[in-house]
Amino acid sequence: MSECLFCRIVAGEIPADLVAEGDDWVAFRDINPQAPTHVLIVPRRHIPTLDDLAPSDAALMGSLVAAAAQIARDEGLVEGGYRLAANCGAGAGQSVFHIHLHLLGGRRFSWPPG
Ligand code: DGP
Repeated sequence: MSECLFCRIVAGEIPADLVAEGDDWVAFRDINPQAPTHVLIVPRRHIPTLDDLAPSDAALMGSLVAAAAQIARDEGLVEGGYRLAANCGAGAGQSVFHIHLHLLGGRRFSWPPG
């Protein structure tokens, strides 16, 4: 059994509020939402950080971004705007070491982020 939390969610071993899924990715609601809509899009394959990506992962990461954009449309976030974020490393706030995109929407966002 994997010790990675998101691998276990992908495998269905830990419950999550599933939003959508594709061949290579799964999207579910964040357990600690930072906005009215906060969805995580994760690859099914375990990749710890963005720094571990290989050139051959370009299509996979493209599919994650395309999935996020479609979920944003489905969740009605486009008119108000939304944010797509990914933290790389503990210093940037990464706490789960399995690549994920944060899709945040439903409120106003400031820049620069904290
Ligand atoms: P990051 O800090 O960028 O690595 O984001 C990890 C996110 O994962 C954080 O926003 C909280 C979320 N999270 C942590 N544990 C769980 C869990 O068990 N279920 C769900 N749905 N989300 C989780």
